[in-house]
Amino acid sequence: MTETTVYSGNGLVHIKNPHLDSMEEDILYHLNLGTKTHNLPAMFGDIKFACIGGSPNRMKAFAQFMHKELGLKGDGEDLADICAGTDRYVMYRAGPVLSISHGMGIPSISIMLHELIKLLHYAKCQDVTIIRIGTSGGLGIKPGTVVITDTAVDSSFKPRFEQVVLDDVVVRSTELDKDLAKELLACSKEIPDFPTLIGHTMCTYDFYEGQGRLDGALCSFSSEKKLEYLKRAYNAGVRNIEMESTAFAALCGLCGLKAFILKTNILISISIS
Ligand code: R2B
Repeated sequence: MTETTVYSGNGLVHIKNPHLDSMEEDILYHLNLGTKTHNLPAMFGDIKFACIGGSPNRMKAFAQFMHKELGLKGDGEDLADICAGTDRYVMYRAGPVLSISHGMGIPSISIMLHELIKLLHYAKCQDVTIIRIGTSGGLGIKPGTVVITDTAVDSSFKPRFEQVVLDDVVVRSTELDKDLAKELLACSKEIPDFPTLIGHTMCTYDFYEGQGRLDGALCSFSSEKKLEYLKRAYNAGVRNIEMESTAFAALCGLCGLKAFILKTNILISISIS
């Protein structure tokens, strides 16, 4: 079964689960929020951007940065974690911007995104853009380069996210908005010394063997095999590697959210020459 991205055009966030209608209360367990315990429209109805990244500390720092950039009252140093009460994720708010951590890997970002998307839906948010920011490993590009993802691909360089649902494999599209990527690239040109490019982002299920690293506890391939694989990835258009983009692109696309991914390659940049 293949599911493709559908944009509804009315700006609302769409959840595709008929079972939710018959639930008396929806508890967003990992965000420590709920439809009865919290007035979600009052708390979040005016949110326009949800910026997400792996690390809790970095997402706090990002919220503080946004607070200052937006010229909001106070120095922003004492922003409260909206998800205090759970230590799974953190969530801060700076004006219309939410800053949320998602942890590492597809299972972790997927749990957070299910709950965030339901939150935005219950809060009746409109025209929300969701942005994944953070780090990744560059492939054949200069360290420090920002990659704007045009398509998230899997370890076989295919634009798909395979999810096992019961005992079926559901395949979901991972295409992102290419016009938006070009718009962002144009913005980056206005900033001096800000190396930026558009490319495919490869999403893996593992940081070590899954990304061709030779330094994990297990390694089942030679350094020649590693290089041959990474060269094929580069030739397929991959410019960076990380562990969440396919799930992110698929979930946001299916729920009608405008989504993009911006990653700085600060982890490593693998030379493939
Ligand atoms: C980038 O960095 C993390 C691994 O160190 C992972 O979350 C990713 O995608």
